[in-house]
Amino acid sequence: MDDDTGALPLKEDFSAWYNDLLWRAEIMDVRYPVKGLYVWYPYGFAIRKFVYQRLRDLLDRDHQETLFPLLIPEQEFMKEAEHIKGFEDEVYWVTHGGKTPLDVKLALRPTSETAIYPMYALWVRSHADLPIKYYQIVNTFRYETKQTRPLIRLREITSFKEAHTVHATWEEAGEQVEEAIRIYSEFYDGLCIPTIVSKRPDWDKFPGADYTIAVDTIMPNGKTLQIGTVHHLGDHFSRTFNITFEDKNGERKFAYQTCYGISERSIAALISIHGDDKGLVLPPAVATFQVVIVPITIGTRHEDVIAAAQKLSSILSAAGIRVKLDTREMRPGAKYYWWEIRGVPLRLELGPRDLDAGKVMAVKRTGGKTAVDLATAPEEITHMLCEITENLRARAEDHTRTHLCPANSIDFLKNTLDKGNVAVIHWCQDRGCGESIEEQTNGSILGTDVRSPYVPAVEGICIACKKPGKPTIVGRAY
Ligand code: A5A
Repeated sequence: MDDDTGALPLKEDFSAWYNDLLWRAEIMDVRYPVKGLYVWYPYGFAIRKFVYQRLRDLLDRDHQETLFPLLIPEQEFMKEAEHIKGFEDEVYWVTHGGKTPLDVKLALRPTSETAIYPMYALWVRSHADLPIKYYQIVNTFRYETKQTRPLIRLREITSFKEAHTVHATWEEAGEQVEEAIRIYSEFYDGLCIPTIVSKRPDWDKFPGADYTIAVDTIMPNGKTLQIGTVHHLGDHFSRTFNITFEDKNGERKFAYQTCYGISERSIAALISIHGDDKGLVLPPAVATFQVVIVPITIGTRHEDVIAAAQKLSSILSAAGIRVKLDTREMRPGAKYYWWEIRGVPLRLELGPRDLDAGKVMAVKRTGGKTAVDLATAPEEITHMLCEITENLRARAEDHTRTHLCPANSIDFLKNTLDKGNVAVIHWCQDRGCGESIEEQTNGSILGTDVRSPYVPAVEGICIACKKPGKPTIVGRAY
């Protein structure tokens, strides 16, 4: 992987393509000497900044950002029985301060319920304090035993956005779950990433939740990636951590809670879904540079061209476009290649002949070349950036639509999954049938109560037992 002379593998060889692209496009360096921990290059980190700013903007409408400690005392961590069962094999423990064994072992947060809720118990007093809607964006640690992969399955999740809300009733918490799904849908729509929202089967819900709604997307190889989850926690944690409030009649009541999370898997999906054989393709909304200007200064007109390129760059910046003027001493072709791999949505080529004609050549990363009038460049380029966004959205939706296939028998389901598709089946929701379906097809039941324009909400018969069943998504999951 140190050899940057070869070519990027084709995207159809997805895993090789993904790993190679991460360093070629300078997103992550995987050479850090601890398994499951990776390093952000500045270029990748800038993409992260734009993606997470969008998430912040959506949440800041009615949530508040906060920050809790990384270390959780053992006794707090061990309080909620289901939660411990779910996480105990994945927790890293801090046991020493220097050479001195600690009196109380400290967990590195795998998620922050047990850090946050003891404080909520102190903060929530009366119904007037509710609802509480706080979030934080932090690193969390999970000793994952499945194969680790950059941005997808990490042992240090560097970009864990977790929201934790408190409500007066179970129903209000239920409404917050719906609101969180709307926020996540809007977030992913802004990244042109199609999503399938469904309710996870009971055995796959978050440890300590009443139910879990998950957001999945279909990756280029047909595997599904869970890119967000929303959990209704009922009053399980409030009873454990004693989060109570006085209602309007002066009665003490346990509160109801939700939590929901997104990680840098959102960026893994962004890269994987939009990228192509030439490299990254970034939606303009989150592109580090939306436009790159490459001056073509062969011959005597060097100064003229550079001056015109600088002027164009300032005009575009003033119009709010993130623009990079590339004046490095390199062949134009090498620069094209450089910025293509890094996914810049629009390239402007400006040479002496273009200048004389009062034009600049605009080349879309998604395909297509147009000569643009220098006089009206900001408007035309803004319009082209919108077209690129729409191209990406249409392409990604098409991929999802063509990879979601109905399957009405176990054999057909297995065949559908083997071909790299995701299936819509009917399932009676009995655990035995679910396990039998999973075992026979090597797939995972992702969920029921599916919300996707591509999945009709019609009842059918369970493909395992032939009793009435609900539409259910089955995939091979990351
Ligand atoms: N407290 C709640 C929000 C929680 O922890 N939920 S969760 O366990 O489902 O994680 C939230 C999201 O983080 C998941 O939907 C998944 O997209 C992402 N995630 C979980 N484990 C991850 C890992 N090891 N590496 C990268 N992302 C991960």
